[in-house]
Amino acid sequence: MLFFHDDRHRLHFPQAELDGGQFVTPYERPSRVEYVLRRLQETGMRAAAPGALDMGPVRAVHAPDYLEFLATCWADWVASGARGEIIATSFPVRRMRQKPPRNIDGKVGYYSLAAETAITAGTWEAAQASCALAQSAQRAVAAGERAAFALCRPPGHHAASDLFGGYCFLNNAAVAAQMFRDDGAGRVAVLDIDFHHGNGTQDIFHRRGDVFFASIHGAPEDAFPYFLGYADETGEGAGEGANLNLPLPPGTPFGPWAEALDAALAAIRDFGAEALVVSLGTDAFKDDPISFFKLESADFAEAGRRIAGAGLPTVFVMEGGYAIEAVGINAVNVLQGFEEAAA
Ligand code: SP5
Ligand code: ZN
Repeated sequence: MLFFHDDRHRLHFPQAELDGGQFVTPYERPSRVEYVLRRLQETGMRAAAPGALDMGPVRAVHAPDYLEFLATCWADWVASGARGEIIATSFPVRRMRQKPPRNIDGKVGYYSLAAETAITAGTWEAAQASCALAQSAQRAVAAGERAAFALCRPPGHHAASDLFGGYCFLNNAAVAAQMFRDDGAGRVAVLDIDFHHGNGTQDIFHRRGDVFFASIHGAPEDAFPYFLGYADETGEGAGEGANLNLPLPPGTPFGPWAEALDAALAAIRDFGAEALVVSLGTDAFKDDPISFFKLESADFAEAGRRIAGAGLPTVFVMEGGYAIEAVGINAVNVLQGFEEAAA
């Protein structure tokens, strides 16, 4: 399978993540990419050079003021006299005004959905380079490849039109889906198999009937992002019926997880999708340090085989996965399973 990567992901490496009341080294760290890259090379996957970022499809899924914030927040933060990394501390919660303030500390809270995600000097450049990989993979598939893999870092599925958090800034999967639409696909599906609910992707497409979103994830009662991802979120307006959430409880092994996957794939087929974007997180793995499903490494290959059964042009976009030594094997197992079954 063709894949795309970019060393500029290293420009995003915060020192700290707020976890359990302590600052820890972020789970979402640069070495994740090195493990996936090594495995891609070991298994003979084909590296291709990514193209430059096209802001058109990015603007189609993100708000202009949010993009302006991402581009300028570091300079504003430093100019304010702040000495550490950007970390959100104040949020416009229930009964408060949804209005971006002038103050940079206030703006950071306004545009974030969680405080675990820090921003540093290189975050914006890394997020743009990451998104360009999803775009390159989409272009390769639009040009005739059956599938392609974007080794995106930072990930994207938690990023909403105007919110960062959950380690995400630009919604790479949503951008790829938008590009399939712009290329003329009438209907597109995003399948999110990351352990966490893809709240950003769901939110971006919630009122649209042209992009189906299906997510298999830790139930919001028990798992981040906590405040979205229930089964009764089915889309609104023109998007009614084009959203499928399959939340699962702590300890879920591959059996019920795979049944959910089959249900998601059946719904995608019924929807009539002409192209598929897979938000490929591997944090459903049994040893993931922040998740609670019980998938084995071999199960990821079976997931890939079942995804291939949809018979769709497919863009795989890297999302989460924090069992660092296994992240390469698990992610590439999905791709290898897909290739076996697609061959
Ligand atoms: C892309 C992606 O997978 N983002 C996940 C972001 C999760 N961030 C907050 C997780 C909080 C879970 N706390 C677990 C405590 C373990 N010490
Ligand atoms: Zn995740």
